[in-house]
Amino acid sequence: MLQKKEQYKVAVVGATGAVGEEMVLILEERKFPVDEIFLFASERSEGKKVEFQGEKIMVRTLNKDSFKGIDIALFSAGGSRSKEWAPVAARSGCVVVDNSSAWRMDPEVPLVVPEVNPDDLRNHKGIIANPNCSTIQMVMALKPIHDIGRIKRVVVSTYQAVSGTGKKAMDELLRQSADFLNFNEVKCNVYPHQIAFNLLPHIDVFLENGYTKEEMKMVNETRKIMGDDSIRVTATTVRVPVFRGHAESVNIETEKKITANEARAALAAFPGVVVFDAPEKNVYPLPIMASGKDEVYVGRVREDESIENGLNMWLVSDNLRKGAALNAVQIAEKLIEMA
Ligand code: NAP
Ligand code: 12T
Repeated sequence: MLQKKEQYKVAVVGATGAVGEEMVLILEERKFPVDEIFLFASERSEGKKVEFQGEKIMVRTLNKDSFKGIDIALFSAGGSRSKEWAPVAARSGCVVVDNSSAWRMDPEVPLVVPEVNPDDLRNHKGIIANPNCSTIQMVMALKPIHDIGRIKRVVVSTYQAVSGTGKKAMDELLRQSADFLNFNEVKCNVYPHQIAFNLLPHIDVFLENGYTKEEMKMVNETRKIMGDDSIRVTATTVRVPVFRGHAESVNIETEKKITANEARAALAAFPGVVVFDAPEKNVYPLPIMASGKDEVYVGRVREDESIENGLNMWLVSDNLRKGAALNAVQIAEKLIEMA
Protein backbone atom coordinates (compact mmCIF):
# COMPACT_ATOMS: atom_id res chain seq x y z
CA MET A 1 0.00 0.00 0.00
CA LEU A 2 1.10 3.53 -0.69
CA GLN A 3 2.01 5.59 2.39
CA LYS A 4 0.66 9.14 2.47
CA LYS A 5 3.53 11.62 1.95
CA GLU A 6 4.04 15.17 0.80
CA GLN A 7 6.15 13.98 -2.13
CA TYR A 8 7.04 10.64 -3.66
CA LYS A 9 10.08 8.95 -5.17
CA VAL A 10 8.89 7.99 -8.66
CA ALA A 11 10.48 5.65 -11.23
CA VAL A 12 9.68 5.50 -14.95
CA VAL A 13 10.79 2.22 -16.55
CA GLY A 14 11.03 2.63 -20.34
CA ALA A 15 11.54 6.39 -19.97
CA THR A 16 13.05 6.79 -23.46
CA GLY A 17 10.10 5.15 -25.26
CA ALA A 18 7.05 6.72 -26.93
CA VAL A 19 4.90 6.14 -23.81
CA GLY A 20 7.68 6.66 -21.23
CA GLU A 21 8.61 10.10 -22.62
CA GLU A 22 4.95 11.08 -22.40
CA MET A 23 4.82 9.83 -18.78
CA VAL A 24 7.71 12.10 -17.81
CA LEU A 25 6.06 15.06 -19.58
CA ILE A 26 2.69 14.41 -17.92
CA LEU A 27 4.20 14.06 -14.41
CA GLU A 28 5.74 17.49 -14.93
CA GLU A 29 2.67 19.06 -16.56
CA ARG A 30 0.28 17.90 -13.82
CA LYS A 31 2.68 18.91 -11.02
CA PHE A 32 2.69 15.35 -9.70
CA PRO A 33 4.21 15.48 -6.18
CA VAL A 34 7.65 14.17 -7.20
CA ASP A 35 10.37 14.24 -4.57
CA GLU A 36 12.89 12.56 -6.88
CA ILE A 37 12.53 10.91 -10.29
CA PHE A 38 14.45 7.80 -11.45
CA LEU A 39 14.52 6.99 -15.16
CA PHE A 40 15.25 3.51 -16.54
CA ALA A 41 15.67 2.10 -20.04
CA SER A 42 17.81 -0.51 -21.81
CA GLU A 43 21.60 -0.51 -22.00
CA ARG A 44 21.19 1.22 -25.41
CA SER A 45 20.17 4.38 -23.54
CA GLU A 46 22.80 4.28 -20.80
CA GLY A 47 24.27 7.71 -20.31
CA LYS A 48 21.35 9.50 -22.03
CA LYS A 49 19.85 12.43 -20.16
CA VAL A 50 16.19 13.41 -20.02
CA GLU A 51 14.94 16.76 -18.77
CA PHE A 52 12.51 16.87 -15.83
CA GLN A 53 11.53 20.17 -14.16
CA GLY A 54 14.53 21.89 -15.76
CA GLU A 55 17.00 19.28 -14.50
CA LYS A 56 18.86 16.76 -16.64
CA ILE A 57 18.21 13.26 -15.25
CA MET A 58 20.54 10.38 -16.13
CA VAL A 59 18.88 7.28 -17.64
CA ARG A 60 19.97 4.05 -15.95
CA THR A 61 19.60 0.30 -16.46
CA LEU A 62 17.68 -1.89 -14.02
CA ASN A 63 19.24 -4.06 -11.32
CA LYS A 64 17.81 -5.88 -8.29
CA ASP A 65 18.30 -2.82 -6.07
CA SER A 66 16.78 -0.29 -8.50
CA PHE A 67 13.46 -0.07 -6.64
CA LYS A 68 14.79 0.30 -3.10
CA GLY A 69 13.27 3.42 -1.56
CA ILE A 70 11.01 4.08 -4.56
CA ASP A 71 7.31 4.67 -3.80
CA ILE A 72 5.71 4.51 -7.26
CA ALA A 73 7.01 2.92 -10.49
CA LEU A 74 5.38 3.50 -13.87
CA PHE A 75 6.37 0.62 -16.19
CA SER A 76 6.33 0.96 -19.97
CA ALA A 77 9.16 -1.16 -21.31
CA GLY A 78 7.35 -4.17 -22.79
CA GLY A 79 5.57 -7.19 -21.35
CA SER A 80 8.64 -9.34 -20.73
CA ARG A 81 10.32 -6.57 -18.67
CA SER A 82 7.09 -6.15 -16.70
CA LYS A 83 6.80 -9.88 -16.05
CA GLU A 84 10.36 -9.94 -14.72
CA TRP A 85 10.68 -6.63 -12.87
CA ALA A 86 7.20 -5.64 -11.62
CA PRO A 87 7.25 -8.36 -8.90
CA VAL A 88 10.79 -7.28 -7.93
CA ALA A 89 9.57 -3.70 -7.55
CA ALA A 90 6.43 -4.75 -5.65
CA ARG A 91 8.52 -6.85 -3.23
CA SER A 92 10.64 -3.75 -2.52
CA GLY A 93 7.46 -2.05 -1.30
CA CYS A 94 6.95 0.02 -4.43
CA VAL A 95 3.52 0.34 -6.09
CA VAL A 96 3.75 -0.52 -9.79
CA VAL A 97 1.44 0.87 -12.46
CA ASP A 98 2.14 -1.36 -15.45
CA ASN A 99 1.34 -0.33 -19.00
CA SER A 100 2.00 -3.69 -20.68
CA SER A 101 -0.46 -6.53 -21.25
CA ALA A 102 1.52 -8.84 -18.92
CA TRP A 103 -0.65 -8.50 -15.79
CA ARG A 104 -3.98 -7.15 -17.04
CA MET A 105 -6.06 -10.31 -16.82
CA ASP A 106 -4.46 -11.59 -13.59
CA PRO A 107 -7.35 -11.85 -11.07
CA GLU A 108 -5.05 -10.45 -8.34
CA VAL A 109 -4.29 -7.33 -10.39
CA PRO A 110 -6.74 -4.43 -10.66
CA LEU A 111 -7.26 -3.13 -14.23
CA VAL A 112 -8.29 0.48 -13.86
CA VAL A 113 -9.58 3.52 -15.71
CA PRO A 114 -9.98 6.03 -12.85
CA GLU A 115 -13.20 7.60 -14.21
CA VAL A 116 -14.79 4.15 -14.64
CA ASN A 117 -13.72 1.76 -11.83
CA PRO A 118 -11.60 3.64 -9.25
CA ASP A 119 -12.80 1.38 -6.40
CA ASP A 120 -10.98 -1.60 -7.95
CA LEU A 121 -7.74 0.08 -6.80
CA ARG A 122 -8.56 -0.68 -3.17
CA ASN A 123 -7.43 -4.30 -3.15
CA HIS A 124 -4.18 -4.09 -5.07
CA LYS A 125 -1.19 -6.23 -4.06
CA GLY A 126 1.52 -3.94 -5.38
CA ILE A 127 0.81 -4.19 -9.12
CA ILE A 128 -1.93 -2.29 -10.96
CA ALA A 129 -2.47 -2.73 -14.68
CA ASN A 130 -3.13 0.07 -17.14
CA PRO A 131 -5.54 -1.19 -19.81
CA ASN A 132 -4.91 -1.36 -23.54
CA CYS A 133 -5.14 1.98 -25.35
CA SER A 134 -8.15 1.00 -27.50
CA THR A 135 -9.98 -0.39 -24.47
CA ILE A 136 -9.40 2.71 -22.33
CA GLN A 137 -10.99 5.14 -24.78
CA MET A 138 -13.88 2.79 -25.50
CA VAL A 139 -14.84 2.17 -21.85
CA MET A 140 -14.77 5.95 -21.23
CA ALA A 141 -17.70 6.18 -23.68
CA LEU A 142 -19.39 2.90 -22.69
CA LYS A 143 -19.62 3.62 -18.96
CA PRO A 144 -22.08 6.58 -19.16
CA ILE A 145 -24.23 4.65 -21.65
CA HIS A 146 -24.18 1.49 -19.50
CA ASP A 147 -25.23 3.54 -16.46
CA ILE A 148 -28.41 4.78 -18.17
CA GLY A 149 -29.34 1.87 -20.43
CA ARG A 150 -27.35 -1.30 -19.60
CA ILE A 151 -25.19 -2.41 -22.51
CA LYS A 152 -25.85 -5.89 -23.89
CA ARG A 153 -23.47 -5.98 -26.86
CA VAL A 154 -20.72 -3.89 -28.48
CA VAL A 155 -19.36 -4.19 -32.03
CA VAL A 156 -16.21 -2.12 -32.50
CA SER A 157 -13.79 -1.46 -35.37
CA THR A 158 -10.62 0.48 -34.60
CA TYR A 159 -8.38 2.75 -36.68
CA GLN A 160 -5.14 2.72 -34.69
CA ALA A 161 -2.15 5.02 -34.99
CA VAL A 162 1.38 3.66 -35.44
CA SER A 163 2.62 5.32 -32.23
CA GLY A 164 0.79 2.49 -30.39
CA THR A 165 3.61 0.21 -31.52
CA GLY A 166 6.34 2.58 -30.29
CA LYS A 167 9.02 4.84 -31.67
CA LYS A 168 10.31 2.42 -34.33
CA ALA A 169 6.87 2.28 -35.97
CA MET A 170 6.63 6.09 -36.12
CA ASP A 171 10.02 6.15 -37.85
CA GLU A 172 8.82 3.45 -40.26
CA LEU A 173 5.69 5.38 -41.32
CA LEU A 174 7.76 8.53 -41.85
CA ARG A 175 10.47 6.79 -43.87
CA GLN A 176 8.05 4.70 -45.96
CA SER A 177 5.99 7.81 -46.80
CA ALA A 178 9.11 9.71 -47.94
CA ASP A 179 10.44 6.71 -49.90
CA PHE A 180 7.08 6.07 -51.58
CA LEU A 181 6.68 9.73 -52.65
CA ASN A 182 10.25 9.77 -53.97
CA PHE A 183 9.71 6.57 -56.01
CA ASN A 184 12.27 4.78 -53.83
CA GLU A 185 11.97 1.19 -52.63
CA VAL A 186 9.72 0.91 -49.53
CA LYS A 187 11.21 -1.28 -46.77
CA CYS A 188 9.20 -3.03 -44.02
CA ASN A 189 10.86 -3.72 -40.67
CA VAL A 190 8.21 -3.21 -37.98
CA TYR A 191 5.01 -4.38 -39.72
CA PRO A 192 4.70 -7.35 -42.11
CA HIS A 193 3.40 -5.04 -44.87
CA GLN A 194 3.79 -1.42 -45.96
CA ILE A 195 1.83 0.87 -43.61
CA ALA A 196 2.29 4.13 -45.58
CA PHE A 197 -0.76 4.73 -47.83
CA ASN A 198 -2.22 1.41 -46.64
CA LEU A 199 -4.30 -0.26 -43.86
CA LEU A 200 -3.42 -3.43 -41.96
CA PRO A 201 -6.20 -5.49 -40.33
CA HIS A 202 -3.62 -6.87 -37.94
CA ILE A 203 -2.58 -5.53 -34.49
CA ASP A 204 -0.46 -7.66 -32.14
CA VAL A 205 -0.33 -11.41 -32.88
CA PHE A 206 -2.97 -13.74 -34.32
CA LEU A 207 -4.56 -16.24 -31.91
CA GLU A 208 -6.04 -19.69 -32.55
CA ASN A 209 -9.60 -18.35 -32.81
CA GLY A 210 -8.66 -16.18 -35.81
CA TYR A 211 -8.81 -12.95 -33.81
CA THR A 212 -5.75 -10.86 -32.98
CA LYS A 213 -4.55 -10.48 -29.41
CA GLU A 214 -5.48 -6.76 -29.62
CA GLU A 215 -9.07 -7.72 -30.50
CA MET A 216 -9.30 -10.15 -27.59
CA LYS A 217 -7.82 -7.54 -25.21
CA MET A 218 -10.77 -5.30 -26.11
CA VAL A 219 -13.23 -8.13 -25.37
CA ASN A 220 -11.74 -9.31 -22.06
CA GLU A 221 -10.46 -6.04 -20.62
CA THR A 222 -13.77 -4.26 -21.26
CA ARG A 223 -15.65 -6.86 -19.19
CA LYS A 224 -13.11 -6.70 -16.36
CA ILE A 225 -13.10 -2.89 -16.17
CA MET A 226 -16.88 -2.57 -16.46
CA GLY A 227 -17.25 -5.35 -13.85
CA ASP A 228 -19.88 -7.06 -15.99
CA ASP A 229 -19.14 -10.36 -17.72
CA SER A 230 -22.51 -10.32 -19.43
CA ILE A 231 -21.43 -7.54 -21.84
CA ARG A 232 -20.70 -9.14 -25.21
CA VAL A 233 -17.96 -7.46 -27.24
CA THR A 234 -16.61 -8.23 -30.70
CA ALA A 235 -13.77 -6.27 -32.29
CA THR A 236 -11.82 -5.76 -35.51
CA THR A 237 -8.61 -3.81 -34.95
CA VAL A 238 -6.92 -2.05 -37.86
CA ARG A 239 -3.63 -0.17 -38.13
CA VAL A 240 -3.88 3.04 -40.15
CA PRO A 241 -1.13 5.39 -41.42
CA VAL A 242 -1.73 7.98 -38.69
CA PHE A 243 1.01 8.99 -36.25
CA ARG A 244 -1.04 9.72 -33.18
CA GLY A 245 -4.67 9.25 -32.10
CA HIS A 246 -6.73 6.07 -32.22
CA ALA A 247 -10.25 6.22 -33.70
CA GLU A 248 -13.07 3.74 -33.16
CA SER A 249 -16.44 3.09 -34.74
CA VAL A 250 -18.59 1.69 -31.93
CA ASN A 251 -22.01 0.07 -32.23
CA ILE A 252 -23.80 -0.43 -28.91
CA GLU A 253 -26.94 -2.45 -28.19
CA THR A 254 -28.65 -1.57 -24.92
CA GLU A 255 -31.38 -3.14 -22.85
CA LYS A 256 -33.23 0.18 -22.53
CA LYS A 257 -33.96 2.53 -25.43
CA ILE A 258 -31.59 5.54 -25.42
CA THR A 259 -32.05 8.35 -27.92
CA ALA A 260 -29.07 10.03 -29.58
CA ASN A 261 -29.77 13.17 -27.53
CA GLU A 262 -29.88 11.22 -24.26
CA ALA A 263 -26.61 9.53 -25.21
CA ARG A 264 -24.93 12.87 -26.03
CA ALA A 265 -26.09 14.33 -22.70
CA ALA A 266 -24.80 11.33 -20.70
CA LEU A 267 -21.47 11.39 -22.57
CA ALA A 268 -21.04 15.16 -22.11
CA ALA A 269 -21.63 14.82 -18.35
CA PHE A 270 -18.95 12.14 -17.98
CA PRO A 271 -15.53 13.40 -16.80
CA GLY A 272 -12.83 13.18 -19.49
CA VAL A 273 -15.30 12.87 -22.36
CA VAL A 274 -16.01 15.71 -24.80
CA VAL A 275 -18.92 15.55 -27.24
CA PHE A 276 -17.77 16.95 -30.56
CA ASP A 277 -20.79 16.39 -32.72
CA ALA A 278 -22.09 18.95 -35.20
CA PRO A 279 -22.05 17.16 -38.56
CA GLU A 280 -23.89 20.05 -40.27
CA LYS A 281 -20.75 22.12 -39.61
CA ASN A 282 -18.37 19.23 -40.45
CA VAL A 283 -17.59 18.90 -36.75
CA TYR A 284 -16.59 15.39 -35.66
CA PRO A 285 -13.52 14.03 -33.83
CA LEU A 286 -10.28 13.66 -35.82
CA PRO A 287 -6.92 12.16 -34.83
CA ILE A 288 -5.08 15.39 -35.67
CA MET A 289 -7.27 17.37 -33.26
CA ALA A 290 -7.18 14.81 -30.44
CA SER A 291 -3.38 14.53 -30.67
CA GLY A 292 -1.73 16.05 -27.60
CA LYS A 293 -5.07 16.32 -25.75
CA ASP A 294 -6.27 14.49 -22.64
CA GLU A 295 -9.93 13.87 -23.47
CA VAL A 296 -11.84 11.21 -25.33
CA TYR A 297 -13.75 12.94 -28.15
CA VAL A 298 -17.11 11.52 -29.24
CA GLY A 299 -19.10 12.40 -32.33
CA ARG A 300 -21.36 10.99 -35.05
CA VAL A 301 -23.76 9.87 -32.28
CA ARG A 302 -26.85 8.37 -33.90
CA GLU A 303 -29.49 5.73 -33.34
CA ASP A 304 -28.92 2.36 -35.03
CA GLU A 305 -32.04 2.02 -37.14
CA SER A 306 -31.42 -1.68 -37.84
CA ILE A 307 -32.22 -2.81 -34.27
CA GLU A 308 -34.61 -1.91 -31.45
CA ASN A 309 -32.19 -0.30 -28.97
CA GLY A 310 -28.93 0.61 -30.63
CA LEU A 311 -26.46 3.47 -30.97
CA ASN A 312 -23.54 4.22 -33.27
CA MET A 313 -20.73 6.57 -32.37
CA TRP A 314 -17.20 7.58 -33.40
CA LEU A 315 -14.48 8.03 -30.75
CA VAL A 316 -11.01 9.54 -31.01
CA SER A 317 -8.38 9.94 -28.30
CA ASP A 318 -4.60 10.35 -28.05
CA ASN A 319 -3.32 6.78 -27.60
CA LEU A 320 -0.10 7.92 -25.92
CA ARG A 321 -1.94 10.14 -23.41
CA LYS A 322 -5.35 8.81 -22.22
CA GLY A 323 -4.56 5.51 -23.96
CA ALA A 324 -1.33 5.02 -22.01
CA ALA A 325 0.73 7.61 -20.07
CA LEU A 326 -2.06 9.86 -18.80
CA ASN A 327 -4.23 6.99 -17.55
CA ALA A 328 -1.20 5.54 -15.71
CA VAL A 329 -0.45 8.89 -14.03
CA GLN A 330 -4.15 9.31 -13.14
CA ILE A 331 -4.04 5.87 -11.46
CA ALA A 332 -1.05 7.04 -9.39
CA GLU A 333 -2.91 10.27 -8.51
CA LYS A 334 -5.94 8.24 -7.42
CA LEU A 335 -3.72 6.01 -5.22
CA ILE A 336 -2.35 9.13 -3.51
CA GLU A 337 -5.88 10.47 -3.02
CA MET A 338 -6.91 7.14 -1.43
CA ALA A 339 -3.74 6.80 0.74
P1 NAP B 1 9.00 2.03 -27.39
O1 NAP B 1 8.85 3.40 -27.94
O2 NAP B 1 9.59 0.96 -28.24
O3 NAP B 1 9.82 2.13 -26.00
C1 NAP B 1 10.24 1.01 -25.28
C2 NAP B 1 10.93 1.45 -24.01
O4 NAP B 1 11.30 0.29 -23.26
C3 NAP B 1 12.21 2.23 -24.26
O5 NAP B 1 12.38 3.19 -23.25
C4 NAP B 1 13.25 1.13 -24.14
O6 NAP B 1 14.55 1.62 -23.85
C5 NAP B 1 12.68 0.38 -22.95
N1 NAP B 1 13.32 -0.94 -22.79
C6 NAP B 1 13.51 -1.88 -23.73
N2 NAP B 1 14.17 -2.92 -23.21
C7 NAP B 1 14.41 -2.62 -21.91
C8 NAP B 1 15.08 -3.29 -20.85
N3 NAP B 1 15.64 -4.48 -21.01
N4 NAP B 1 15.15 -2.67 -19.65
C9 NAP B 1 14.62 -1.45 -19.46
N5 NAP B 1 13.98 -0.77 -20.43
C10 NAP B 1 13.88 -1.35 -21.65
O7 NAP B 1 7.60 1.43 -26.92
P2 NAP B 1 6.32 2.16 -26.28
O8 NAP B 1 5.33 2.41 -27.34
O9 NAP B 1 6.76 3.28 -25.42
O10 NAP B 1 5.69 0.97 -25.42
C11 NAP B 1 6.25 0.49 -24.27
C12 NAP B 1 5.30 -0.47 -23.53
O11 NAP B 1 4.03 0.09 -23.34
C13 NAP B 1 4.98 -1.80 -24.17
O12 NAP B 1 4.83 -2.73 -23.11
C14 NAP B 1 3.64 -1.66 -24.83
O13 NAP B 1 2.95 -2.89 -24.94
C15 NAP B 1 3.00 -0.76 -23.84
N6 NAP B 1 2.01 0.08 -24.47
C16 NAP B 1 0.78 0.08 -23.93
C17 NAP B 1 -0.17 0.88 -24.47
C18 NAP B 1 -1.52 0.80 -23.92
O14 NAP B 1 -2.34 0.31 -24.61
N7 NAP B 1 -1.80 1.29 -22.74
C19 NAP B 1 0.08 1.68 -25.54
C20 NAP B 1 1.35 1.68 -26.08
C21 NAP B 1 2.31 0.85 -25.53
P3 NAP B 1 15.60 2.00 -25.03
O15 NAP B 1 15.20 3.33 -25.56
O16 NAP B 1 16.89 2.02 -24.30
O17 NAP B 1 15.52 0.91 -26.05
N1 12T C 1 0.75 -4.36 -29.81
O1 12T C 1 -0.60 -2.46 -24.50
O2 12T C 1 0.85 -2.34 -31.44
O3 12T C 1 -1.11 -4.45 -25.13
O4 12T C 1 -0.52 -0.69 -31.02
C1 12T C 1 -0.73 -1.66 -27.11
C2 12T C 1 -0.55 -1.27 -28.41
C3 12T C 1 0.07 -3.84 -27.59
C4 12T C 1 -0.72 -3.32 -25.36
C5 12T C 1 0.11 -1.71 -30.69
C6 12T C 1 0.26 -3.46 -28.91
C7 12T C 1 -0.44 -2.93 -26.72
C8 12T C 1 -0.06 -2.17 -29.31
